[in-house]
Amino acid sequence: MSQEKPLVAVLRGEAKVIPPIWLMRQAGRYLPEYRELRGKATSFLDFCYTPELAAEATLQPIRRFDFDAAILFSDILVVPDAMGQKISFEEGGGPKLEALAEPGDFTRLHDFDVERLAPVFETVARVEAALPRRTALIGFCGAPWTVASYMIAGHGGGEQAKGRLFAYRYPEALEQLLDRLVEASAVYLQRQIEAGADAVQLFESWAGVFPPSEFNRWVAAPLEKLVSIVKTKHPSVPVIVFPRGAGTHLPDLVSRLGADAFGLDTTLDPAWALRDIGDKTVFQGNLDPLAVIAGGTALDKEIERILRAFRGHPHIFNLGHGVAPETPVEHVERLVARVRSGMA
Ligand code: 1CP
Repeated sequence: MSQEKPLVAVLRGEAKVIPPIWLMRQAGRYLPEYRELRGKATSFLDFCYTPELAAEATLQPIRRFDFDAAILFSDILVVPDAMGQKISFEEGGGPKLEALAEPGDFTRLHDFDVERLAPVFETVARVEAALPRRTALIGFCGAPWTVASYMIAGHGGGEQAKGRLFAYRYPEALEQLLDRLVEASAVYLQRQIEAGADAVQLFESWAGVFPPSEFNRWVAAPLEKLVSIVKTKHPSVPVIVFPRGAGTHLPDLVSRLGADAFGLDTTLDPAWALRDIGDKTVFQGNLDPLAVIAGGTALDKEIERILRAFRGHPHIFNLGHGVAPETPVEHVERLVARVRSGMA
């Protein structure tokens, strides 16, 4: 047991006095060394597909902050890329995809070509070999609905209205696309695990956009299928699900998915989660990324509130969403030091 990486021990249900910590989007533009490295590749996808660069981007935040986990440097949109959808990333901004506006546009996709993602698996292997023994490596993919919503709209934002409208107009077509994404994502995660990932996280960043009548069909059911395939193939590899905005659906989602841990977004009260979902459930989160930008006593107060709320329960310290590019590096240093001081 003592040989186990702290993050993995907590994912198996152990409560630690000092929780393991990592941050969503811990690699990225708030780090000067990332901005410098990013300049070495022309496009963001080239950057993700160059193992030397992607491995270095994955390791940068570990060197600086000694987080308990590294998260593979890649993007959720490499899966549509490996299905033949044209994708580009605007300078410093979000993704642009050739939108699948109508079911007829699906003919532009081909079968998921996992070999296109071979460089990603090589990145996993390189990072695994380079990490300190106690540091876990997290692989990831986007959850089916979140990825589908980008494929349909061609971009993110606006509460994924284009994808939701598509769901009302063409439910059978959306179901087909989600099934393809479940299959592709399962293979993709399986290959990351085989290359050395200790755990995997599914990012359902847009779990919170449907009326209750639609949530099960488009969010819960595809997630359930995906978790079940991964768990069948790799029962001992922990699966973390981050369903941002799931709100009142969360208790039901937790009991249904059979995942090992759940990421809480910033809006959720830890006390509510422990009471209404379960005090043995492993939770990850959920500091407001804006409190990290603010720093000072506002940051300290929020860190302390979260540490106190989860004390005695299996908890992984993280943010409620990704690190923002304008975050001062010293505030992240302060955050890590305070969590590790065990002061709360
Ligand atoms: O450090 C890490 O977290 C590892 C790398 C990582 C991860 C886990 C990146 C690198 N992207 C992601 C996941 C991701 N990508 C999500 C899920 C998490 C979330 O909600 O933030 C989503 C929705 C995307 C799609 C995407 N890719 C966006 C968001 C667009 C929107 O709708 O607002 C953006 C800006 C990207 C590009 C991207 N991906 C990653 C980085 C560092 C960047 C910025 C590119 C740059 O360097 O300029």
